[in-house]
Amino acid sequence: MKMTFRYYGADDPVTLTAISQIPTVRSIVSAIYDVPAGGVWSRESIAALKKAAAAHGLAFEVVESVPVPEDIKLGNEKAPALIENYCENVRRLGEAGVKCICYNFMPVFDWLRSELHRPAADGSNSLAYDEQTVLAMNPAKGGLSLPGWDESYTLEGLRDLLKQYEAMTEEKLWHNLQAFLEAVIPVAHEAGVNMAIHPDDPPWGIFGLPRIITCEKNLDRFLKLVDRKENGLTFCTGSLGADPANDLVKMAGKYADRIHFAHIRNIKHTGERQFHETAHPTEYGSLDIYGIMKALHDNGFDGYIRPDHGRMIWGEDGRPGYGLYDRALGATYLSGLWEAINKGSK
Ligand code: DNO
Repeated sequence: MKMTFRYYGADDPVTLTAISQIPTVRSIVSAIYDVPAGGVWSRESIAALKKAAAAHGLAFEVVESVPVPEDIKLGNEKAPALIENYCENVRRLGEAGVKCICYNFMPVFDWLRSELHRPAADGSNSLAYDEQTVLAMNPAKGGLSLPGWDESYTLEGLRDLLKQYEAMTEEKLWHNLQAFLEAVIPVAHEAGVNMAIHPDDPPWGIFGLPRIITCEKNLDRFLKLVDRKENGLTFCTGSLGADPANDLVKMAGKYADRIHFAHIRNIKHTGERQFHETAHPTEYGSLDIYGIMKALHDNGFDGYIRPDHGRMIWGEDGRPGYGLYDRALGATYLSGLWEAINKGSK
């Protein structure tokens, strides 16, 4: 297990100095943020990020994310050239020593929450999701600013995109994902990079857009699309765990050798398709974080791991889910669990 921490680049209020002071963190998880989805990242930008991390004693071995442009998910005539650009990024990142690339295949929207600062009794606040609130929003009407919404969409652009997705079905999305993987996975193999798809968050279709990386049955299908080690998973407990039908302890064990990256966080279910994010330890949420870590450990998990969204605590006011303090507590909790599980098993 290699502990990592997400870093949003030079603009991130959570600095490399701060990250380097968190016990057990070895590598940053980052990306080149000034190239739009579909573009090729310059070797200079990749090298500069690696150098900045190294200056703080940190590696740069995990990228989150190389975003997949919508045209690839739509499988339209622009897809082949964009897939080639994607492959070029995989090659360049491999050359620079990156070992794992996280990406997702969610149409239009990345992760969704209905509330950014749900207050808790102890004065902290965290992200929350309530399906009714989300469904009452209309993305085509605009005015939305939530963490998963891509702020670069104009209202016109978003309407146009939603229109292009009107005929999209789950089966077509599977088909387009397969075409993407068939091109990218052999390149990843050559480049020494593991690809790690992020589950859909929440793991069900939303606004009429299909989502497919959602449950055990679909993960089985995904891994067989291209049945090679480099075609792997980001095991995000908060995303998959939003659906109580997902047995995360079982899944962690079953997929351990294809999980290249683990995002570990806890959530508390408060109703049907309703939850809020909590502190990482098992006792605060609905997920058995100890059981998940043990299943990973006992099944030989050897990938990267990071604490995931944190609450805002101690007066911090940062990027939703990505402040310093609670994620740092999460990292040390997870490393502590791992040490205890590991020593206890000897
Ligand atoms: C949210 C993140 C996601 C993730 C992407 C991966 O906190 O886990 O935005 O980075 O879905 O492509």
